Formats: sequence, structure tokens, C-alpha cells
Amino acid sequence: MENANYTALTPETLSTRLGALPAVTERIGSDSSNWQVKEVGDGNLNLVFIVQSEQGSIIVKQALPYVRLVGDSWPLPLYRAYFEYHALTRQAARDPGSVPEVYHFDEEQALIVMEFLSPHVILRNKLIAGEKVDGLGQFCGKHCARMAFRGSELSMKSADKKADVGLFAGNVEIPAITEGLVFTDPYFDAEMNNYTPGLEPVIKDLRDNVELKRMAQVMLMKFASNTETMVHGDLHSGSIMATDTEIRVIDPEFAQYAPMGFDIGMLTANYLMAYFSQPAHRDSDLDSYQDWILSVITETWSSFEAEFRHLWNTERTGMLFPKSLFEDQGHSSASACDGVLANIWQDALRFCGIEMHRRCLSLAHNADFETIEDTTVRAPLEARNLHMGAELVLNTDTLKDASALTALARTINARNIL
Ligand code: SR1
Ligand code: MG
Repeated sequence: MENANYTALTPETLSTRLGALPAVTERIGSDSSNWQVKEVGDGNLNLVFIVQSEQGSIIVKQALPYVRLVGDSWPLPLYRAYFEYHALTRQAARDPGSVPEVYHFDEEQALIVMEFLSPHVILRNKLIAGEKVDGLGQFCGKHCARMAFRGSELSMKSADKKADVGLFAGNVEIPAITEGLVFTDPYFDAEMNNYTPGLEPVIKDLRDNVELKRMAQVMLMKFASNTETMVHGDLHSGSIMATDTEIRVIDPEFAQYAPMGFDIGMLTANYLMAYFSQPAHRDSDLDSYQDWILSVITETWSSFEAEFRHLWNTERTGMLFPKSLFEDQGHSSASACDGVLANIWQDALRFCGIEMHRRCLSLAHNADFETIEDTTVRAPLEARNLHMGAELVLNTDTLKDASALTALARTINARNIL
């Protein structure tokens, strides 16, 4: 990939630079003097522009050659836009309607022109504001199951899947962010770490726990070497946009082939962080809103399992668990499916616990906690979150299903740790 002529867009230059693109003019017209351009990127990495005219609106997302959150002292390859583009096309094929439509991709300029989702807002903001989204659990569970199943050799031809693993293996520096920030940095005094004052004793306990650190590295080994399916790679509540009834997944630039439990584990972690942070965000409807978040977790998992079983029975055309070994010989493959789901559940719980740790201990925290300005309020809530994370990594075997998971969350939510 060659980016010799790359130049970052600005609101002032965007109309001149993209004004002749049919993919753009078809949607917002060719009179760029009527366009309104706003840079709205609030993530950690990229430029994001909303471009609007009377005729319509589009999003232009462009990678920067460095980590926006940190600055140009941390260079980051522009090629992540290439992987985001390829991930978006696969997501659209594997779960139609779940992601924004791509209108145009420019590899050299590392930019994607895509559908502007409106009136959707970032799910994390809705969770902080105490807003509900109908069907959230059903959508997310089904989406994760479709992505897990249809990107694996349960479904894909082996040659196609292996070619895809090869393609995404070129995405090196982006997974490296996850490998460091998620799996390793929380468990030692890494340079870019930060944490809320008051958490010191809890952090010391985590770092003194050799079994916890061993398990985090076991999960890193799985993440880095197990290519079961194409994962989004960064599926948190900031990577989901929603109205009160409609949901889409965005931002798959961290896509890679990885364990099937990774995305649903990360997502569950972000629901749990929304749950544990709620006491600082509301009073009167606290219990009912926390109950709703836990119900979303339960529905996400039941919908995941139902969809996965459905695809197992109707789309199992890959080399794994072939019908020739089961149904064609008059044998049920239901217990084999149960076993695959049990492995996904266990992996997901451990990925979940580790993600709950990193968002309070390393770089790039969650707004769920970060928006709690009073650190004497924030620290005890984060302490519950850190304890829950450790339980999920260490006592995975005791948690048989989502109701055990949500019961544990309720127990820890009632603990006074600091
Ligand atoms: C340096 S990037 C930090 C985080 O931002 C992204 O959204 C990912 O979550 C990454 O871990
Ligand atoms: Mg992102």
C-alpha cells in the first residue's frame, strides 16, 4: 500500500478534494458551495466529517498517520482504513443491514465515504443518559453469532477463509494496540497507564495475583494465534450507534481473525461497565435502569446462542463438524454445537474480565466512568468493576450461564470495596 500523496482533509479542503466524486455528488449534489462540513471525530484515532447539503448527507472517515488520542509521538499506519473497508464489506455480507453502507473507498488517502446514520447516536452516550434501546440484546446477539459463524470454517470454504486470514494478517500495528493496552498494560506499571486515585490497593491485589496475569496471557495467546473467525476487534458501546429502536455497528478497523468469543466478550464488558457506573449517573430510576442493562446482557447471550444454533443447523457447509460425521450417519450434532458454544462462553467471559480491567487501568478509559468527575465517587465504582473482571477471568468455570453472570454482577454491585 502506497500513501505517498496522502494529505489529511480539513473542513476547508474537503469540498475541493471530494467535490468531483460521483459517489459523493450522487448523494449530496455537485454544488459544493451548499455543503456544510463538520469534523466530529471524538474517537481515539481518526478524522470523521459529516458533510450535508439540502439533498442529503454522508460521512467521510479518514485515518490519521498517528494515534489522535496521543499525538504524532505514536505513529500508526494509514492502512487501517484498508482493513476497515474490507471488514465493512464482510460484515455487510455476513449480517446485511448491520453496518453503514460504504459509498467509496480511497486507499491512498485512507478514507471511506459512507452512510450518515441519523438520528442514531453512540450507544455509550445513551447508556450514560439512562436511555433504553428496544431490541438491543436481540440485535447484538444475532449480529455476533452471524459474524462468528459465517466468518469461520463452520460456514466458509477453507480456501476462502485461509485467504481472508492471510489478508487480515497484514493488519499488524492495530491488533498490537489491543495486545498491549488490553492484555498486558493493566497488570504492570506501563508508561501510558492511568487510574483513578484511591484504587491503589485494588490494583496491587490484581498485580500480585500470578494466576490472573497467567490467564490474561493465556487469553492473549489465543487472541494472537487463534483465527476462528473475523472479529470486529473493538466492539464496545462506542462502536454501536442506535436510535431508540434501530441499531448499527460501526468502526471495524481493529478487524482480524481471532477467537469467536472475543467480540461478544468485549461487548459484555462494556455493558457491565455501564451497569457498575450507573450509581453516579442517576438516582430515582437507578434500580430499574441497572436491571434493564442486565436484561440486555441476558438477551444478547440468548439471542447469540439461538442464532448460532440456527446457523449450525442450516448453514454448516464448511469443513468443521461436517454433516458426513453426524446427521448423514443418523447422529445428532447437538452436543457438538453445545461444546462449541461452551468454549465461546468461557473465552468470552475471560476476554470480558480483561477488558473491564484495561478500561480502568491502562490507556483509553470509558466515558461511563471518566465522566464521573468526583473521583471519590468514581473509585469505589471502578473497584467493583475491577473485582468483577477478576472473578470472570479466574472463576470462569463457576459461571455456567448469563443468569449466573448477572447474579454475580448484582452481588458485586452491592459490595463496599473502598
Ligand atoms: C490508542 S487507541 C486506544 C483504544 O481506542 C480504540 O477505540 C481501541 O479501543 C483502542 O484500544
Ligand atoms: Mg473505534
